[in-house]
Order: sequence, then structure tokens, then C-alpha cells
Amino acid sequence: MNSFLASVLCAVFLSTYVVSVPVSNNGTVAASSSTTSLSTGTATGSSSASSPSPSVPYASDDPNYPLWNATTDIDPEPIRGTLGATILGPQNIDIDRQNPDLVAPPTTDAGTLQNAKWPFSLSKAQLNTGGWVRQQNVDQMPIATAMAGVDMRLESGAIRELHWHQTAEWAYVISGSTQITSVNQNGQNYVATVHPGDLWYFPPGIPHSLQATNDSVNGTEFLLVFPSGTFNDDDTFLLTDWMAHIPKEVIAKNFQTNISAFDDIPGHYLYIFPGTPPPDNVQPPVSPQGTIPEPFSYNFSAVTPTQYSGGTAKIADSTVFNVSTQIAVAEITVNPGAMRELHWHPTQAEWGFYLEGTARVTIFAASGNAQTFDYQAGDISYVPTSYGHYVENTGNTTLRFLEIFNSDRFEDVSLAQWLALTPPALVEAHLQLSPQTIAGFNKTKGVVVGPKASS
Ligand SMILES: *[C@@H]1O[C@H](CO)[C@@H](O)[C@H](O)[C@H]1NC(C)=O
Ligand SMILES: *[C@@H]1O[C@H](CO)[C@@H](O)[C@H](O)[C@H]1NC(C)=O
Ligand SMILES: *[C@@H]1O[C@H](CO)[C@@H](O)[C@H](O)[C@H]1NC(C)=O
Ligand SMILES: *[C@@H]1O[C@H](CO)[C@@H](O)[C@H](O)[C@H]1NC(C)=O
Ligand SMILES: *[C@@H]1O[C@H](CO)[C@@H](O)[C@H](O)[C@H]1NC(C)=O
Ligand SMILES: *[C@@H]1O[C@H](CO)[C@@H](O)[C@H](O)[C@H]1NC(C)=O
Ligand SMILES: *[C@@H]1O[C@H](CO)[C@@H](O)[C@H](O)[C@H]1NC(C)=O
Ligand SMILES: *[C@@H]1O[C@H](CO)[C@@H](O)[C@H](O)[C@H]1NC(C)=O
Ligand SMILES: CC(=O)N[C@H]1CO[C@H](CO)[C@@H](O)[C@@H]1O
Repeated sequence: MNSFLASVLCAVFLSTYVVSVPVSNNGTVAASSSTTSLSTGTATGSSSASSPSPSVPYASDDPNYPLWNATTDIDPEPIRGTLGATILGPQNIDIDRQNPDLVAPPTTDAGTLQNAKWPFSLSKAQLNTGGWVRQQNVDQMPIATAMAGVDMRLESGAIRELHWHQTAEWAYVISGSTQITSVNQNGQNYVATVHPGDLWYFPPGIPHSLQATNDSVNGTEFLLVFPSGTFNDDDTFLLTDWMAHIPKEVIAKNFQTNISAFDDIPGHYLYIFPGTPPPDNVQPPVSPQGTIPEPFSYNFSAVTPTQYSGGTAKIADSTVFNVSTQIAVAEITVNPGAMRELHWHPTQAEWGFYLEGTARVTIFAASGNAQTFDYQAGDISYVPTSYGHYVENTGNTTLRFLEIFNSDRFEDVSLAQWLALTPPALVEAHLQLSPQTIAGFNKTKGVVVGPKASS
């Protein structure tokens, strides 16, 4: 992080010499900017430090609020101020209502990014007796190269069968409780019941099963995340699929029994199938090798979140959930009117999942490109490595979402903290802010920031 900060600061110093923006003391220039910003086509490049102006036009003063939301009963139109016009053709009003910043983008948006929103509602569900599954990978979201997601539902007692796969598996329980089992490469075993808001993690290739308990009459639903954008849940290695594709002579020889012992094995894989709910306190057979030394589940729901001015945050990565070396998570709540602060993740892409509320996010892609997306509960978001972004609560209820990373550590860089800890004259030279404004920037990460305190 220090070397990263150093390289950013170095770039800042270099750009100051090249562009040579005059030092500002704010005031009248800023006041005139609203009237001149649209018409000023060229740099005004003054060299006088006493009447400073930047070498490019000022940014527009338009606050660029979202133009509508779920509570607004209007027909959304691609109109913002004097720009745009009504839709004359057919219109999917429900989708337009959910995406004000695609239909009528803020004027600060520029260029186009790859699609960074995928509602699980648009994924084809695979229905089984006992549950269902739907997934998102690079086929749905080409931008999401580092991780893929699966939403899975099991009725009380239903089983996602014994299986394994090439990637690690990380999970967040959304509803009900799930009993997990596993045996590792050393013959050590593990069984646990994982409750809402808790996590599990299986290292790559380690076999496991998932079963809904009857803690809830409706069974369980959970979010699975895999540290590979090309993960495909159809490509998992299933116990029954394998057994159905081995000559029975070989099976009998392997288990040192006769063929008729395997008379009733399924001739086709099961994937998800109904079962009897397991008691919470199920114990696996005693292994001569013992149990898995670092638990495959983590009581994340029991972690007390850190309070910030606009909400809360809590983190689970390999520093606390030791085995989870390829996935890190932050669970964030944002109060109405507040936002997850402007930040980026230095070496990690972010796969996001919205649990409740509504949000807007502008993704800054460098080279003058930025695009704003709106999210609802059940949506997936994706922010490539180091792309600047924020997450604003656009509703009147709590926004709750997960930031998930293909990483052993959670890391972020805060814009406010960066500017608070940079020599103020340098910040003033770039942004023409008053010393008082800069002095108000928080040297500690705000993380989730509320509206300005009225004092
Ligand atoms: C929803 O949008 C309307 C304007 O279209 C605005 O008055 C209202 O405050 C918005 N609601 C929230 C929760 O932001
Ligand atoms: C919050 O939004 C709901 C609809 O989503 C609306 O019925 C309710 O009036 C809003 N409450 C406030 C205080 O704006
Ligand atoms: C079970 O699901 C039904 C139908 O979705 C719902 O009405 C009920 O509240 C759920 N019960 C529990 C305990 O979650
Ligand atoms: C085959 O094995 C099963 C279980 O080990 C046993 O019950 C059965 O009697 C055996 N059958 C024959 C034909 O050996
Ligand atoms: C839940 O499952 C356990 C174990 O199968 C069983 O003993 C218990 O009666 C069940 N409870 C309910 C409410 O179905
Ligand atoms: C996690 O690792 C740390 C450091 O190696 C160790 O002290 C701790 O006991 C481990 N925790 C668990 C639950 O295994
Ligand atoms: C999680 O909490 C349960 C009790 O709610 C406890 O039995 C279990 O050991 C805990 N699991 C871990 C991994 O700490
Ligand atoms: C700065 O942010 C921290 C949270 O990281 C908060 O506790 C503190 O009150 C903030 N300071 C100011 C001056 O807002
Ligand atoms: C340093 C400086 O000139 N600060 C001024 C910035 O603008 C505000 C409002 O116009 C003034 O109150 C400050 O004195």
C-alpha cells in the first residue's frame, strides 16, 4: 500500500509540472464557473496567480441527482435538462424505472463501459425436485473475469449432492441454515451447520455437500462465489455422475465387494434431490486422521460491525477466516442519504451483491470514461481492479450489500484519506479548494459517510 501510495503521489507531482495549473484561492472564479462552463470550449490558461483559473473548463455545477426512483410514479424518459427527448417506440417501463442512470445518465458520465450489472432475475433457473439454482459467469457479464456467482435454494432436507470442482467455493447464507460436510486430502473431516449471514469456504478440489436443515420450514438459500469468471456450475464433479460412468466390475473391485452391492446406484446424476432434514448436531464418522484443523465455516453474523457516520462495515478475509485464502468479503450497510465513500481496490476487482435497498454506482475507468449503474436487491455488480467508485443509497431504507474479492485480503484506498494526507498546497493546486475545505477531509477512512453534519 505504501509503495502504491508513493507511485500515485509521484504521478501527481509529475502531472503538476506538466500541466502547471495555477494555484487557486477560490472565490469569484468558482462563482462564475456555472455560467461559463458549457460555453468555454478551450482552455483559459491564465498565468496570473492573482486571478487563477484552470487550464481546462470548469466542471458543471449540475448536481446530477438520479431523476426518478422506485417511489416515483412517472414514465421514465431519456431527458435530462435540455438534453434528450421522449421515447416514441415501445418501452419496457419496469426496467427503465429501475435504471434512471442508464436512461437519463448524469452529464458526468462519458464513454461506455462493459455492462456492470446483472440481476439474477435474468439468469435461467435450473429447477430440480427439492430446489433450484441459477448462475452468473462471463457468459452473462463479460466484464466479470475474476469471479462468478451462483444463487442456490434447497427445500428443507434437500441435498446439493456430494461433489467437487476445480475452483474454491465461498458462500454467504441468505436464509435458513445449511449443513455442510467435507473430507480433505489428508482424510480429515468436517461437518457444520451454517446460519444466515455466516460463511463457508472449500479449497479447490476438496469434496463437499450442502443440505438444508429444517431450522426454517422453507429450508435454505445461499449465495456461492467462485474465484474464476469462467466457473460453470454445470461442470462440477458429482458423486452420482461419476459412479454412473464407471464399469461396475471396476466399482466392485475398488470397494472390495461384489457387483450386486451396487444394484441400486442411480444411472444419472442427481445434482439436487430431496432428503430428510439432518439434526443440527450431526457428527461425521470418527476419522483416524482427525478433523480439519482450520474450520471451513465462519460465524460472520456474530461479528460486530464497525459503525461509521453513514452506516456500518465488517470484513471477513483470511486474517480471521484462515482457510478463505481466495475470497475476501466486506458486508456494508448504508443509511438512507448516505454512501460508501469514493474509493478503489488497489489490486482486486469487486464482485458485488445487493441484499436489500437500492443503490447507484459510478464506475470511473480512466481515459475520461465513467458510467453510472443502478442496483436493486438481487443484482450483481462488478468493478474492475483499481476503477474508482462509490455506492450511494438511493432509497429511503437501509442499503445492504456485499463487496467480494478474489483475494486473501480486503484492501481499499480512500479518496478523502488520500487527499487529507497529501500536502494541502498540492491538493489546492489541482482542485482549487479552500484550505478550510481541505482541512475538513478525514485522515481516517470514512468508509460509509453520512450527510454533512449540521453544526
Ligand atoms: C425519489 O425521486 C423523487 C423525485 O423523482 C424525489 O423527490 C425523492 O426524494 C426520491 N426518493 C428518494 C428516497 O430518494
Ligand atoms: C419510502 O418508499 C416507499 C415506497 O418504496 C413509500 O411508500 C414510502 O412513502 C417512502 N417513505 C418515505 C418516508 O419517503
Ligand atoms: C415460507 O415461505 C412462504 C412462501 O414464500 C412464506 O409465506 C413464509 O413466510 C415462509 N416462512 C418462513 C418461516 O420463512
Ligand atoms: C454381495 O455383497 C453384499 C454386501 O456386501 C452381500 O450382502 C451379498 O450377499 C453379496 N452377494 C453375493 C452374490 O456375493
Ligand atoms: C427437523 O428434523 C429433525 C431431524 O430429522 C426432526 O427430528 C425434527 O422433528 C424436525 N422438526 C420439524 C419441525 O420438522
Ligand atoms: C488462524 O490463524 C492464526 C494465525 O496463524 C491462528 O492463531 C488462529 O488460531 C487460526 N484460527 C483458527 C480458527 O484456526
Ligand atoms: C459458530 O457458532 C456455533 C454456535 O452458534 C458454534 O457451535 C460453532 O462452533 C461456531 N463455528 C465456528 C467456526 O466458530
Ligand atoms: C473520520 O472518520 C472516522 C471513521 O473512520 C470517524 O470516526 C471520525 O469521526 C471522522 N472524523 C471526522 C472529523 O468526521
Ligand atoms: C481561501 C479563500 O479565499 N477562501 C474563500 C473561498 O470561498 C468562500 C466562499 O466564497 C470564502 O468564504 C472563503 O474565504
